[in-house]
Amino acid sequence: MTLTLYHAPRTRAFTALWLLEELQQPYEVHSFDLASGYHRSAEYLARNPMGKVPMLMDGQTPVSEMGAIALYLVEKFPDAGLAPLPGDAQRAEFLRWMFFVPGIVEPALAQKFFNWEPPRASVAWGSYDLMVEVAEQGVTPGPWLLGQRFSAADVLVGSALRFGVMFGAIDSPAIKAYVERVSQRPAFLRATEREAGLAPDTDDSAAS
Ligand SMILES: N[C@@H](CCC(=O)N[C@@H](CS)C(=O)NCC(=O)O)C(=O)O
Repeated sequence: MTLTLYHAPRTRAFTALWLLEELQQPYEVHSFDLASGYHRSAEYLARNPMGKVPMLMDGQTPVSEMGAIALYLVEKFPDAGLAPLPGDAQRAEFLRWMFFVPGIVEPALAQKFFNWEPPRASVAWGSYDLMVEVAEQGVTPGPWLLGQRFSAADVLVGSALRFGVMFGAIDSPAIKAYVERVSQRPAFLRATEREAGLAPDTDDSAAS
């Protein structure tokens, strides 16, 4: 079954590209510019009703939402060693970090970017400050969230925190040092190179 990543440059789709490079499995990329509006086409929405990138096609099966894509892939390729599997003592900690990004980092960063102060006890992610505090604990002493063991959680959390640092929303030295560490992963560098070389497809019928 061919894995095809639906990707747009300079977006969260980079996280999927990086994860695919960490897995070292063959995959294809269908890259398009968001300005083309392809992600709002009926064909795309039938596969991902949110109309967002990334989206992965595993043969004819669409997988969307970065957290779901990551769990899907690490369980499909367990030999890559990117996830503690059920029964492993680090499984619970791994899952906590996998859900930390969509559940806590993403909304907390949006809160910061859009200068919104909802009541900490009422919103699911607590607050931006709480997110940073817990992320700092997670990346210290490191090198990875699971100590010496690098996992897909580092791809998710590393990408999200890097995004926060890049856009000036995170200033924590511990988090910046962690972002620096993940950015030196050979797979991260390969994904950066691959993204730089991707020409957006102009013929979207090639997507089917
Ligand atoms: N919840 C999604 C978020 C993905 C997302 O925000 N993608 C943005 C690009 S960074 C997007 O597709 N935006 C295009 C749009 O909404 O028009 C996930 O985790 O995969």
